[in-house]
Amino acid sequence: MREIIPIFIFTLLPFILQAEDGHSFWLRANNTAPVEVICPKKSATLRIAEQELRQGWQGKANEKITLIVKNDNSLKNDGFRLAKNRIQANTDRGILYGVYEMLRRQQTGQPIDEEVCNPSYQRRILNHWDNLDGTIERGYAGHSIFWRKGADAFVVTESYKRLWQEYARANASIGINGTVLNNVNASPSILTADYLQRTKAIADVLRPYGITTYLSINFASPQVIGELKTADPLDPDVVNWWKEKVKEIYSLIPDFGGFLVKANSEGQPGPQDFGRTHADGANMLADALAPFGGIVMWRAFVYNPSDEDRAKQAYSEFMPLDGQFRDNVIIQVKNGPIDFQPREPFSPLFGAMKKTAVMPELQITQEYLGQSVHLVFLATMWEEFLKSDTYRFGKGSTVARCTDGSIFSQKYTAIAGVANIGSDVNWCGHHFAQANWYAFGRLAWNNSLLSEQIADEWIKLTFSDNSREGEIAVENSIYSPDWQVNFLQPVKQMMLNSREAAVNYMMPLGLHHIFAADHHYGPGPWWAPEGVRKDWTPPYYHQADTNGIGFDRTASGSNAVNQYHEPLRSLFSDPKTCPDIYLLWFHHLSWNHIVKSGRTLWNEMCYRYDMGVQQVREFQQIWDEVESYVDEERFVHVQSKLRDQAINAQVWKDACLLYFQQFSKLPIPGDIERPVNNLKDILSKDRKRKNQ
Ligand code: BDP
Repeated sequence: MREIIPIFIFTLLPFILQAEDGHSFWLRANNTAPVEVICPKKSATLRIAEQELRQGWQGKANEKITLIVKNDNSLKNDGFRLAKNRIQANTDRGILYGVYEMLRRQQTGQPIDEEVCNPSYQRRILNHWDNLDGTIERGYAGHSIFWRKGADAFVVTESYKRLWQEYARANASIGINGTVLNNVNASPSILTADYLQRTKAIADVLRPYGITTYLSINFASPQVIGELKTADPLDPDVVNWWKEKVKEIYSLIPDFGGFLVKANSEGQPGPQDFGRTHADGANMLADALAPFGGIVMWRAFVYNPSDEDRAKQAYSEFMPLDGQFRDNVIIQVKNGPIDFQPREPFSPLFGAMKKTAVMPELQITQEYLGQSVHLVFLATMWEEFLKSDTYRFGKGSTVARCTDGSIFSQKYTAIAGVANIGSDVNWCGHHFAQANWYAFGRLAWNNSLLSEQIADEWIKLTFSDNSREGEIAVENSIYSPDWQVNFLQPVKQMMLNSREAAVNYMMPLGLHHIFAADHHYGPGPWWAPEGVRKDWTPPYYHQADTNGIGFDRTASGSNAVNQYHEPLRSLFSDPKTCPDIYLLWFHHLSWNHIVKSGRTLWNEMCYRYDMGVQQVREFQQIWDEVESYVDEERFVHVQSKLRDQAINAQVWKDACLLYFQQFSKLPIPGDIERPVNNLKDILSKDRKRKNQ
């Protein structure tokens, strides 16, 4: 029963919103009530579960809650059974997740009925692209929270331990149960004694929160740090070196998770350097890890400067190896066939490998989506991806079902997200970027959750309802109608539209990879210096000329479309049936081609770019209108980021339209706002930046 709080309690309270720096993310302390927790089993993880319940209880005062670890066949892995006064699970981790779920429901005003909650994936893993010198590849929120250089590199201070603990708690609260501590472009040094000691120190802090530690490895390690003459995976000395190394790791970290490997990709060493296959390399490591229960996550992000369309290469490379991998190898595949672009169709490898375990890799850090400046909520993108139908096993063979064990029985199921976490006080650089960390965890737990629900939860947990300030705990938290209508709804709408807005002002209609070189932040459709690999230059991807624009991936072009199963192959092949969102991904079309809206392609492009800019202007307006509902610190921070986003969206629009106009030679339609930047100036700024 909900306790009734007299209305005057709210109204007499001073109207103060505490300044917030975002460090407590969605786990902000709230008004809580006393609760009695009964937990017969004892462990470090269960102690945390008990403590979290006591600290965060928002149900009826003095309620009695029982936490029971007991075998139940309807529960899978870390799943739990939730009931009003009881949480039951097969594992201690399961209890911890049940506690966080109960608290989340209390705080967001959702009912707690008897329910079984099982995770979609067994392993829900963050990938940190953290370098051992403390920098982060594609990190936009400060330095690594794990590594640093200098004399103190290996000193484990209390403040580090606190940070790792806060990090572990945040992850556990959203069901993440694993983390890879270092960059996929891995330094061999990670496997030397000092770094392994530090890895152990981190693993010890993460363990009670149910987080398993993994490392990225460099395939040439036996040569670089082991002083062997080769790293050939079939060489007995190499095999032995890895066996010994794995043994050493497990002597320090008995529950170590395994290795993540980027091999023969973008200059990284790999088995092909020795005339061996990806399967030879992965299996050698898998055999070393198997006795300890470890796994290998072998990345399919592999492409070479060959004549073959880059979008086809991962499939061409891995399909012939299907069935050759050990059962503790999982092939980690990026969501799209190219590279974390604002929009890509799903990689055709999903569902295609029938005898090999496959896991999706998503990018939480917004390398190609405005980094920590643009407000872009990625749940909608991931939902679109997970729900994509591969048709491999008839209608409904979605990417989600092809990877979570529903269609294939894989020994291990997993999903990875490239983390956006750094040493910034608010962890992610942009307050709203935390929503992407949150969304990844929630989708990894339940891959059929809707973005709308995730955004709803996150907003309720992250921002306060003024009228509830000082309110004593109630069973189901109440958000005032005023707050819901004037804050929750508009902010949620802004989040849900934000990814499409970014696609519009950056790369509408299936355009992709037209970023400025290196930093991948602003536009650079013109960038193609002599001597640079063609597949690293934007003109390779947009193919604009006086006839038209787009990459022909149909049978008359690269035929990448053939890697998709029917009916997708036919659907994508015909510009009349190809969804507009993928039009220029699969087709090179004339500037006057008529698209579904009835406009010409050129006019549609102008319209989309302009719409993207207008959408960001709307976000600014929405944010300004909710000012009285947000503490000043976060309000000002987000407001200033939105201003930068609006400036940058305008640059994207102007740069792309003015650049492509040189080919289309067509006017920008009269009802569209004129560019405000000159292409010449944008180009000269771009050149200056490169010469810096
Ligand atoms: C690209 C990034 C690069 C990464 C690479 C990868 O630009 O920094 O090393 O992906 O995933 O998107 O290996």
